[in-house]
Amino acid sequence: MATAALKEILPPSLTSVSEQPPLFDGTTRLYTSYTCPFAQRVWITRNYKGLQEKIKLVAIDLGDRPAWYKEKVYPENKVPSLEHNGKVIGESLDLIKYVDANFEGPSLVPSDPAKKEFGKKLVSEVDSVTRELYSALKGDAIQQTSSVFDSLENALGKFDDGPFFLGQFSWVDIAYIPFIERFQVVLADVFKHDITEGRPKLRAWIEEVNKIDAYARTRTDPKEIVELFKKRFLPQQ
Ligand SMILES: N[C@@H](CCC(=O)N[C@@H](CS)C(=O)NCC(=O)O)C(=O)O
Repeated sequence: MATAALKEILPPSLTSVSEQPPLFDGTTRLYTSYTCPFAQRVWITRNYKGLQEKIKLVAIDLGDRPAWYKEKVYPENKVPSLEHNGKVIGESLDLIKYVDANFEGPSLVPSDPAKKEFGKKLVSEVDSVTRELYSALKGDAIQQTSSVFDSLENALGKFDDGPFFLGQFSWVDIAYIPFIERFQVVLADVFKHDITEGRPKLRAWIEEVNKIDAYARTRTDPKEIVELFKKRFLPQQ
């Protein structure tokens, strides 16, 4: 069996009583949390490029964070962050690009200029898209998320040479999927609403992304997603 097909054993999350792994010893480390959608972006990137051996996962328990993480590793005290070449850098969208540009493996940014440009536009919009989704949870969630999903349906129609935003799987899919995954689960479970109903391209996109092992391995258990959302974003439910 090829190495890539073997299921990776994930290291346990480090807590306030865990010792700090050595810093700047030449190992590349992705500080992450298994349920964080931002960190998931970089985790998918690492897996897709086949960097499981090159980039070590260091999971942090965000509810019981080790003090050394803020003090010695990443003063912003958030995940993800990447320790590489004697420095630690953060911000998930920057990290997708950084890992893509600085490591081997299939490229995540297409060379076609039209795709490149559309990709940049979509990624520049992802933060406001996700903000809109989260704020919709405070009102009529189905109605207020619908224009977001309609615009994704529309964007998915731009290139017809594949089911992904730029035709082939790219950094754009990675930027969006952790959040769309969560809202699909929550809207289905809590609001009994299927976000792919009447949106065939969105449905096909989600199905195809789920066939990608590099992504599938990073998914959070839907039950955990629902619990997390109920606690944090839907206290009224
Ligand atoms: N803009 C950052 C956001 C990262 C972020 O907010 N991560 C959350 C976990 S999902 C975190 O570390 N929160 C801890 C905190 O804010 O103290 C990125 O894209 O990487």
